[in-house]
Amino acid sequence: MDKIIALLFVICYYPALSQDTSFASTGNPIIRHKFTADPAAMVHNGKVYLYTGHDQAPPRHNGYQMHEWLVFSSSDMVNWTEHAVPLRVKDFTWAKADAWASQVIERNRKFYWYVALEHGSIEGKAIGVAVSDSPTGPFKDARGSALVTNDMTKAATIRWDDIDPSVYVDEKGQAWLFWGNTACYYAKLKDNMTELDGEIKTISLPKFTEAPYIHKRNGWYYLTYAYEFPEKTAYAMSRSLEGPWEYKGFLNEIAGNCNTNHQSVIEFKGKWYFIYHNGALVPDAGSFHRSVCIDYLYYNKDGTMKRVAMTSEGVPSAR
Ligand code: FUB
Repeated sequence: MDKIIALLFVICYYPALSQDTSFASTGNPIIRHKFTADPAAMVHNGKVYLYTGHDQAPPRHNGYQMHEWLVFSSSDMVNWTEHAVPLRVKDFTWAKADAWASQVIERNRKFYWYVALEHGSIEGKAIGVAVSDSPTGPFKDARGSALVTNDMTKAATIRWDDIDPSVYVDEKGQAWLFWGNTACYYAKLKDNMTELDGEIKTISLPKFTEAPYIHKRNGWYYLTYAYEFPEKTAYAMSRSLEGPWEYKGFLNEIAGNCNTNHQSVIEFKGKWYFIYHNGALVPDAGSFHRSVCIDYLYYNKDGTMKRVAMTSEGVPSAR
């Protein structure tokens, strides 16, 4: 009997542990065999790499249970490959829980993955960074310690203000880290991408909740973020990452059946994409069983962004 149970265990878990598996999305949500959250996408060598959290809570459980991050890749935004699990909370020996929102960026042929987790010995959430030679991993802790801890930031008094890292390398090669909950923090990163360089500053944004994300188009920087709670997505624009940022209003409405919205923005094969999550995969999925969706993003002539139209159909194959 023990042998049969062991065999079943191997059959059920083998693909997730060590094999790439492929699927075609049939609309939104794009991933339907597991709950995925907090998307952050990166374009590299003609492919989109989609990094997500993994909502692993039992059905109807209220609260996040997230132990690992996932990576998917695609050449057309419809046909996806899921790669072996590239990073887990347990890969950070100093952390104890909560594989929360994250973002990956390439620098000098290495891939750096900035993640939010619960610190094991310093009260509150923290930001860690993992590194790999490949966009699909395996990734390993790049420091052996947190990059940002709750005792380093004072603009918000809550214990979860050091979450949701977003990273951007500007045209001068300067890397910047943005993060926060209720306070939006930012700081320069050293060239090694694993240390802060100088003071931590804050950006004042109307009803900032969390999920700052930076992208650039035609000389404008866009800082999209989760507004209020339940979250809409709002944004500000600036000619410089150091501001001043001008608030421009809403980009996306509250995502269906879900308190959070967590967005990522990329350009791929000449089109712009808004990637987010909702709670629409199964009835009553809700805020702790989320799923990633993709829709188009459009701009006005003055560079402002049009409100996103969330669809069930999602996006067709990118050519
Ligand atoms: O997934 C956990 C938290 O929920 C993220 O860090 C936030 O952005 C929100 O999506």
